[in-house]
Amino acid sequence: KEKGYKECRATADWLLSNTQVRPTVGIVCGSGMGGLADMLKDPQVIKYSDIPNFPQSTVHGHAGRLVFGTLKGKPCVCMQGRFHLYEGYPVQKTTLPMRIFKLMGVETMILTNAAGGLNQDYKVGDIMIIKDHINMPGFAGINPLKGPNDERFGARFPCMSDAYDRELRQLAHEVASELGYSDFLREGVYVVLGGPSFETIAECRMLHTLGADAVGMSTVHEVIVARHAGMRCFAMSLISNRSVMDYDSQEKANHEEVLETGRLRAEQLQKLVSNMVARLERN
Ligand code: 6GU
Repeated sequence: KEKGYKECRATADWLLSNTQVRPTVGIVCGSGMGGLADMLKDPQVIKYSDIPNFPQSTVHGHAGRLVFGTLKGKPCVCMQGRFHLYEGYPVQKTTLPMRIFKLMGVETMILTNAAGGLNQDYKVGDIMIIKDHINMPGFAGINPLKGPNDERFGARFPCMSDAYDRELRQLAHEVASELGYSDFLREGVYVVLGGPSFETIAECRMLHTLGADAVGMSTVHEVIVARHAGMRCFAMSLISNRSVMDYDSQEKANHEEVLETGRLRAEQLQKLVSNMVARLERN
């Protein structure tokens, strides 16, 4: 039942036979950020439920479809809706699309997510470029690369110290500055948890002490698999709420504010991503 190289190859070929687009850029839309896919010109939409070997998406705010098209002339594929550990998938299943994208010819991944701001300088609506991650499920043995390694995808022990491409982060800073977004642009460390429950106060304090600036439930596993396969990665978090750090606070994290913040920043996120894609050199 587990999907290996053969299934990924078959799915990639099936997709390539169902679209004229030959994507070199892959985009993953975070919760409330599905509008990123609406930027693609001449979109060709394929529902996850129609794609052989593809998992199905279950979360409200995630559409569950691939959108192919061009963005500023560059051929792209966009995931509208991603797969999370908390939906009950084994972690290998949540990252399967990365391998399929690789086999379709994608070289650069751009991933977005909604996250809680652990760094108390961060405000709701800030955009954090991810410069590094802490894979908490990894500490508990949950890693998408666990098990036999297929060398056709990548190496047994892939390096992760360069997971978030330095040039792409630099490009994001340049583009954001040109757009006048510097006031709400940050760069920091993202920590992933399994979810679906949000963090306790003690957990937020611990995560912040460990060096994390934002906390969420996605992206890291996808980046590990994408890096394993040799794709370069850029990721950013939209800060949808400030993590509660003290026992007097009455604030509570909830999914509605995640979607609401997505709406608030949709336009800026779209401009940031599209202007970055416009200036990608390879591709
Ligand atoms: Cl506060 N925590 C987690 N784990 N994920 C989130 C979030 C918080 N806000 C958006 N996504």
